[in-house]
Amino acid sequence: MPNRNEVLIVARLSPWLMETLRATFTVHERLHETDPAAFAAAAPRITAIAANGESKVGAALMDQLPALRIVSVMGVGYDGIDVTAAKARGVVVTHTPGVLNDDVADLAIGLMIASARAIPQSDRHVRDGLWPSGAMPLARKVSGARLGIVGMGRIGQAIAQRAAAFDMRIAYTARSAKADLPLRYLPSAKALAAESDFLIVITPGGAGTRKLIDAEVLTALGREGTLINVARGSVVDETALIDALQRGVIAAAGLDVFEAEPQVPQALRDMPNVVLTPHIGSATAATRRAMAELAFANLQAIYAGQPLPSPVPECR
Ligand code: 8YV
Repeated sequence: MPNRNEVLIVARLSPWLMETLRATFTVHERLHETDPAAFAAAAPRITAIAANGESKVGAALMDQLPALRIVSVMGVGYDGIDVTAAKARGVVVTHTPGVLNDDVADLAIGLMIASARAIPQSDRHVRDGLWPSGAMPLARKVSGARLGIVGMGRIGQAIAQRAAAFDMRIAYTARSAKADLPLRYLPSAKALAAESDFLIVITPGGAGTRKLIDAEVLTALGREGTLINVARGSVVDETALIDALQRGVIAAAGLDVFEAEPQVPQALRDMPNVVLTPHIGSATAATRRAMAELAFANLQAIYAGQPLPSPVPECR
């Protein structure tokens, strides 16, 4: 058998991608964690890392892989990858933008409506046999309400497009105003929150956005306000959020991502005014397949010496 390219898999990837990687390359599945001696022996031959959006790939790992050429992330977010360290070593980082916009935007709208209309709570009301003894409390109206979007990249725009169909009054904040968008821009998350009934967070994670949604922003969102987070847990100060929900500083939250996921604080799990999902923004069969194909295409391209389909912006 000819020498096959060797790939370190650092995450639990989709079955299709795992099978395709195993069929195409010599793969080392989490070897750096499970068998350091075997990893040290294989390390000089490893030329690629296959990761997902939650993976952490730092300089220390890359230092052990002198032949590393690429980190292929199956996910649009790559805040766990030290891109500066990668670039310094001549390693390119790729991700899977575009193909998951619809799904993440769909989930953001779904969480917004589920939170406002108390859909999970209503479901429990019926299941628990409580209907005969009383109606659910009246909910909050979504159509026509004010929506603030934190982050106006591809997914933010897909959310805005959907919200427009609900006649929502949409504004956003981002690093800078997008001249080509007919939406109102506000210079900070706090200013945006002050003018929003619903605040949807869809900005990249990482140092630049850490705890961007803090106690001040939540206070500005106010007693009738709802926070939706489909970005990264790191973008929201979770302790401040729990406090704000407990004290009625904001009304409700819909959360798909958490600071220490898959661990979710008991305080959030106990709160009746919170809708929780386990980081399922891109988790449909069709989208995960498209992401896997793109992640694989990036690996194939580097070994074929062809242009990479989707390097991260810093590596273009
Ligand atoms: C995934 C994500 O959880 O794309 C991202 O940034 O957070 C997700 O879609 C994941 O990386 C899927 O592999």
